[in-house]
Order: sequence, then structure tokens, then C-alpha cells
Amino acid sequence: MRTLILLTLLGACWAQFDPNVQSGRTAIVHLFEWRWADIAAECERYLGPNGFAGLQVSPPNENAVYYDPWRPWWERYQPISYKICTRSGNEQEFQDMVARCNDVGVRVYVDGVINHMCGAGGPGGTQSTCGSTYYPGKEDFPAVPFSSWDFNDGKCYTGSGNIENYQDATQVRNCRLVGLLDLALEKDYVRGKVAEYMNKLIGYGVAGFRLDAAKHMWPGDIQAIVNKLNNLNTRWFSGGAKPFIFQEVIDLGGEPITVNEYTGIGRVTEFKYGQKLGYIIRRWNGEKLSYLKNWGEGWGFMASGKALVFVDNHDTQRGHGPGGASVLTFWDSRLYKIAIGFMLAHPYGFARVMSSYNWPRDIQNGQDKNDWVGPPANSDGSTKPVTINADSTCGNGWVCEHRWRQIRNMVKFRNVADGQAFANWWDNGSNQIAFGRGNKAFIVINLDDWQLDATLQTGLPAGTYCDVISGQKEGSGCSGISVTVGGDGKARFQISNSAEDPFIAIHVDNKL
Ligand code: QV4
Ligand code: CA
Repeated sequence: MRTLILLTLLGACWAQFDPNVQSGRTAIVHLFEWRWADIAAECERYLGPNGFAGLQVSPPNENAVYYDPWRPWWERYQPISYKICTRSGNEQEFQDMVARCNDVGVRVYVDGVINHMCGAGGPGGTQSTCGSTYYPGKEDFPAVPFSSWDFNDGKCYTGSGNIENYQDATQVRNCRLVGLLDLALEKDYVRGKVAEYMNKLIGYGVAGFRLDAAKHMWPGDIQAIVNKLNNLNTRWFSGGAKPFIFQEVIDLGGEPITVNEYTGIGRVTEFKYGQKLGYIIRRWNGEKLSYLKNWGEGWGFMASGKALVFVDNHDTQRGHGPGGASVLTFWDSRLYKIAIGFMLAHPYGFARVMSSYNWPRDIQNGQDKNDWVGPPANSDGSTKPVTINADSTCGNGWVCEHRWRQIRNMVKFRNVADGQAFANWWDNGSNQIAFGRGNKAFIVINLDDWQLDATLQTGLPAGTYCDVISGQKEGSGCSGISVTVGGDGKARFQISNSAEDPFIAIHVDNKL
């Protein structure tokens, strides 16, 4: 009996690390700023059929509306209430999306902005996505309701009331992040309002949450809120399943707050991953691909089972937050595909792919003047739908990296490799590398300035395999390169350094 209770408790604790995905699905996509109606359609027509495990949505709760600059994406990180009412859609559309995605095996994770409300200098009045009235100067949000009692001012000792020094953990938690009104999350009333909002979403069928600005919340406060969360909706999840939690803590070293304070609560974003991978793939600072041999914990990252990994996110792709200079994005598409390919082939962490919209990037002295530009929108500010072109790419300004053949096929590669050990590493001491996943999958990358020509142990059964980067299996043949694996598991690979995609990936589901 005692063991049973212990096991149950352990199960409950561990559950926050479990993404609650359908078995055989392993990677999620951030559909940044997408409308709920478009996401519902994307689940049914693309994400479900192509093996995506889930998706992260932009914050669904009511936010401040800004006209100067005009409808920036970052207004969604300035909550006004917990009504489900944004440019992405209303509550009914949100519910419909979650149900339709779950029905095709695709999970929904909500970006939870619970550290703060809008900026102290926010517009106020009824300038909000649902028309709720608010008074930032008085810290009054009647639609929740929150009043000045519910904010942290009394506990912040900086002159400006803002976070001024990241070396001081107390002000990072108790002061305002870029002027955003900081909630007093130690108050049971505030915790209750936040949990009520999250539980409403859990009721609709969401599978978990990204916790925005987790570094700016005390771990004990986060734990107390998580303890108030309901189990997942049993229409789609097994009884007792807990919401998946991944916390946004940017720990690149050098600050007193580290990810270790948060890994007991749930997963944590591993920001070193995209930063360091950027350095390697760009070959900056003398980095080489061969150094990827011990990628993961060997590089000082948190334990694999605690990590949420990504190449870029909505901040780092436009210079918000620290550490973005080396980060690869769709703007560097050739190297980006390699970075995503590597991430999806490698077993470390739970992986998230980015899906962006285009904006008129304007870099001056290393800073993008247009880093604020919001999603493709009509003149009334409404977000434009994601249209699908005949060649299956997206229109209306949506980039849809997750639909790029190389990326979509590597999501499938990760599913096939799920649970298989990192195996058969090879490198040339420079920028040519290869590795496999058990006897299921194998990838070879050439970023040297010369051709790769090597006969390598793949670990795969003998046969002819279709490369899933240059094409895939179609009917009884390959639309791209084919690779012949001999009875000894070896295959010869030739990759030109000038190829648009200088990498090859094969797996048992694309064997002829
Ligand atoms: C301005 C002035 C302040 C002044 C304030 C007065 O700059 O000095 O005190 O007005 O009201 C926007 C503006 C910012 C403005 C602020 C408040 O850019 O200039 O302050 O609003 O009105 C996003 C954007 C921010 C944006 C914020 C809210 O990145 O630029 O601020 O949304 O709209 C750290 C954190 C980490 C964070 C990262 C970016 O540790 O948690 O910075 N990442 C997350 C999200 C991110 C989001 C937030 C946190 C805040 O991923 O997208 O910030 O929710 O590393
Ligand atoms: Ca705080």
C-alpha cells in the first residue's frame, strides 16, 4: 500500500514533464500568431497526417491594443483579462480548435502569460482586444478583477520600479519586466485567478502550458499554481494525466537564477541549445560540427528529460531577449534546415519547431528596426488567414517552416527514431558528421568546403532507402537521392559542399 501511494505521488510529480502526446509522435510546432480557425484546419489537413505531436499557440487571453507602433506582436504579452478573446479568435473558435486538433491526435499547448499584466504606460481605457476597460496607472483590471493590492510594487526596491540588474534575483522576481505590471503571485487570490484561467483551458482539452517569463516568478509561486491545476480532459487523455509544463527561463550562464531552480516543477526551455548550435553551424569562433559528438548534457545543458529544445523562438528570431546573435532562423534558410535537421535527428530534449510570418526586416547596427512588426494583417488590424498555395507552401506572408519538405520529413524521422539510442557516430575531425538512431535511422551532414565521400556504418538493415531531405519515397521509387545499405550495414555517401541541402537522412519508413 505504501509503495502504491509513493508510486502514485511519483507519477503525479513526474507527470509535468510528460507532454501527453500520442504515442509515436515526438515534436511540436509553434504556430506564432496564427488564428484558431487556421490552426484547426492545419491540424486536420497537415499536422495530424504528417505526424506532428502538437503545437504551441500565442497567448489566447485578452491583451492591450497598441497603435504606436501599429499592432505589434508583443501586445499579446500584455494581458488585460483572462477572457479568451484576441486577434487569433474568440472562445468558441478556441474550443473548436482544441477539439479538432485533439481528434486528429495533435495536442495544444498554451503560452501562459501569468507573471504580469500590461505595461505601466499602457494605453488604458477600452484599448483591449475584447473591449474590457482597464486603468494601468491605477493598476486596475476590473475584468479579472485585479486591483493595486494584487501587484508587487511594495516588494520592489529599484528606483524605477523596473528590473535594473539581473544579478539580483529578488528584483528579477519582484520588479517590473520592461515596465510590465508585476503580479503578486504569493497571494492566494492571484494564484486562484491564474489557476481558474488555466483550468478553463484544461477543460477545453489543452495538454499543457509554456509559462512565459518563468524566471521572473518565484519557483514556489509557480509550484503553488501548478498544484491548483486540474487533470486533463478525459475525452482525450487518460485519467489522472497532468498538464505538461515548460517554463521560459533564459539561462545562458552568468546570472544567479539558473534553470535548476525550476527543473523540479516541469520542463525548462534550454536556450543554450539554439545559441550554441548557431555558433557551430555558422562555424563561428572556430566551432566545428565534429564537436557535436557529445551534444546535450556533455555541453553543460540540463538533463535531456527536463529540456524543451528549439533552434529559434519568436524572441530570438528578431533580437528580443539575450543571446540571439548566432541563432539561425528562416532568414538563413540553408543553414537553418541543417540546424533543424540535426535537432530532430538528435535524441536530446523535447523538440519544438518554429513557424513564422515574414516581416520587412531592417537591420541597422545589428538591431532590427522592425522587430515589433505584427502578423500579416488587414487595415482594420485583423490577422490575415493562412492561405495554402498549390505547391503546399503558405501564402499571405506566412512562412510555414514546418511545411518545408526537409523539416516536415525530419519530424517523421524523429518519430521513427523515437526511443532508439544515439549510435554509429562518425566525423572527419572537421565539419563532416554522421550518426544514427539504433537500427532505424541515419543522418549525414557536410559543412566542410569540400565534398564528403565516405562509406559509413549506418546500423540499418540492408536495402535501398530514399533520402528524406532531397525527396522521399514515392510509390515504388525515390523522388530524390537513394542510398544503398549493404548486408554489413554500410553505405557510401557523397555530398557536395555546394548542394542546396548538404545533408542526407534515411530511415526504415522510407525503405523501398
Ligand atoms: C517600455 C520601455 C520601458 C518602460 C515601459 C513603461 O521600454 O523601459 O518601463 O515602456 O511602460 C514591450 C515593449 C517595451 C515596453 C513594454 C511595456 O517592447 O519597450 O517597455 O512593452 O509597455 C515581449 C517583447 C517585449 C515587450 C513585451 C510586452 O519581447 O519587448 O515589451 O512582450 O509587450 C527577458 C525575459 C524573458 C522575455 C525576454 C524577451 O527574461 O522572459 O526578455 N521573454 C518573454 C516572451 C517575450 C515577452 C515577455 C517575456 C514578456 O517570450 O516575447 O516580451 O511577456 O530575457
Ligand atoms: Ca514577477
